[in-house]
Amino acid sequence: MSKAPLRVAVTGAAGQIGYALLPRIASGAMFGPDQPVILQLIEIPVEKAMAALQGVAMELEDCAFPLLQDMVLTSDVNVGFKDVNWALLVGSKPRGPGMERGDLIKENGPIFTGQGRAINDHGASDVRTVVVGNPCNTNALIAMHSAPDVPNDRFTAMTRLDQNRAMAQLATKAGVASSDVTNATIWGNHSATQVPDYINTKIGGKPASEVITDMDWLRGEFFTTVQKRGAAIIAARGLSSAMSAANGLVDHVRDLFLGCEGTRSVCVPSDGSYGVTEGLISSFPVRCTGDNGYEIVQGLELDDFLQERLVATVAELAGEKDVVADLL
Ligand code: NAX
Repeated sequence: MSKAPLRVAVTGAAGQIGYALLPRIASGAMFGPDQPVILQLIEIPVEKAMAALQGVAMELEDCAFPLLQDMVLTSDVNVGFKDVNWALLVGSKPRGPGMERGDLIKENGPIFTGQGRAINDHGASDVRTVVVGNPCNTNALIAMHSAPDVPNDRFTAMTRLDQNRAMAQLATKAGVASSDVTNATIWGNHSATQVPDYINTKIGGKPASEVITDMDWLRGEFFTTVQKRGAAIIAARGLSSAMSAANGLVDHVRDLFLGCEGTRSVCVPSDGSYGVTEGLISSFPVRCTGDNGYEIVQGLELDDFLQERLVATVAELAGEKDVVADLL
């Protein structure tokens, strides 16, 4: 007997991440090859955006994906999040010229209040939300606070792209396949203060810092390459990461949904582990237990360099929370 379809909402569905993401969901890469889906695609109520969305939907139709049972196209969040099992919040306003990070946070915050409320009121009883739109940790916090009836642990934000970037950098340096890099860990904020861990990330089962013994590289080039990779992509492509961001989101949801071996980097509400202020949404190494379950991995050690940077990235998250205090 075939499975009941999952309803998956995607905001910003006509954007560049949406374009790379939707065929991956519809082809089974996110929820498995036997899981039908209904896509609920949400865009802003602007003619150009809705026309572009229509075009994306026509292309999806033209792919004749066997798992894609239906599509809903809307600019009304109450329709878009109706009965959804997964809400993927990708859409947000980009940072404009001369805009500070704080301005961006203030500008985008209200989007996530409205979406959080609609998820609360209309989502399925098992609804889960992932935020990609930046600043994703703080936007996830806003959505979580706007959805009081949905358990907090159902809100996550994405550092999987950062994790994948770290894996690729380490694999290249060590001359191994990226599959030899396991438990790749990013701590903190999805921003330039994020902390890529070189101790708990393993290469061939050993701490990366035992395989790559050049600590100057690990604390220097490796660190800054991962932290600033988004800016490097923009400089090279003239556009921000889209294919790799969509891929990160597929990986993020698939591992939570189906479970996986080892650990993954996921931004989740902090329970105070590792001194990260309780209630902030911070990236941690988590173990995905299957059926959407996860737990923050306990008992890992950091060196002084990583510890200092963890404190700094958590301070940045706390500062972002202060900026949106009126929305929480
Ligand atoms: P695009 O500008 O191509 O697309 C965004 C789309 O969202 C547009 O079509 C826009 O109309 C729509 N949108 C804006 N506000 C909306 C709202 N309130 N409801 C529904 N739709 C809305 O951006 P794209 O490259 O797709 O990036 C989307 C977001 O991902 C950005 O905020 C970006 O900063 C963020 N990213 C996050 C990453 C992460 O690792 N967490 C990495 C990639 C990316 O930078």
